[in-house]
Amino acid sequence: MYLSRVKIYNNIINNNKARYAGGLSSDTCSSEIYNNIINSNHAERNYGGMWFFPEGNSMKIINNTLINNNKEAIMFEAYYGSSIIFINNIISGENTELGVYGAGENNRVAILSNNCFYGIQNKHYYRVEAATRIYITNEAGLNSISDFACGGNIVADPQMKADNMHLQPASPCINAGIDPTSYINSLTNDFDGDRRPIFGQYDIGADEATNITPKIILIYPENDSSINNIKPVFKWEIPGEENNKILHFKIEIATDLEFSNILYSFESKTNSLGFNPVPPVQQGTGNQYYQIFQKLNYNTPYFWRVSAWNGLEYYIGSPTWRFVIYQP
Ligand SMILES: [Ca+2]
Ligand SMILES: [Ca+2]
Repeated sequence: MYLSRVKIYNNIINNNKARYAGGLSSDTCSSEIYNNIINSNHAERNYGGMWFFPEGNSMKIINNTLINNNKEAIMFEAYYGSSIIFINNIISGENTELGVYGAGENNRVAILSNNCFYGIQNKHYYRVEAATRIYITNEAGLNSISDFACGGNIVADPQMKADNMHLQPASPCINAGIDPTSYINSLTNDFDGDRRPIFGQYDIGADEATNITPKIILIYPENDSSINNIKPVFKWEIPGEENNKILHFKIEIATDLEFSNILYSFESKTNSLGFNPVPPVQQGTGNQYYQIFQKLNYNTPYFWRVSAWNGLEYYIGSPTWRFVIYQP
């Protein structure tokens, strides 16, 4: 595909072949390229995934997934004062020889931040033409040519589902992206229409995950346990997933595993009675207790779960645990 002066978003560009730039290229224009799946493309000569040459304009490559493109996954040429923003992208796959390859005039700055690199041949995640002295930097202004931890870039298996498009629930790319709204204001959804961000933070790649591994650790009543108190004090760990967040909690008690019959739902946001300490609580600060005041029944299986409210939405629920109260 050859395009100029456009936004390129929400595309699936897989299994194409070209002499140069197997997936996508753009030339002499400002472009915003976001939410694209660009997988398994093939270049005979160079740049299996993408090649772009903005020639004095700005290139914004944000939240794309590039897997198993051959040769260089991405090539950028930053001449004539071009600006390069390259954030929240996945670049992986054993067919890829080099992740990001940059060239340009002296002292050009390219921002590479919060990208996920994995499985690339010989760990050649990115390379910059030595003669052109491009500085790769990140939001903190650090030169991160040799340090991937810099700027939130990660080297980790992105844990894609079998379609190589969506993230598995435990993917390290979930909630590991930066907020791109200072660069691009149209990233309010992912490639399949899910709202961005979900669970309070942007994901890396074209997919925003809607199901993620539960992160609230339940403590009491233990799973599959029998207890002898019809008004138990529930207990769970206050999660430490997000920076400097204060949290409210919702505890739900149901008679079935699917929570189609919820008996009780208590939200500290609307009524903090029974919650100890009284929310909102600082993330990652010990245990939260909830004293139920209603009497539960003997010999009835109960199912319970907890969600946390981070000021924006409920996120990162707990698993579901089951208990029974036996009659002494
Ligand atoms: Ca997210
Ligand atoms: Ca999604």
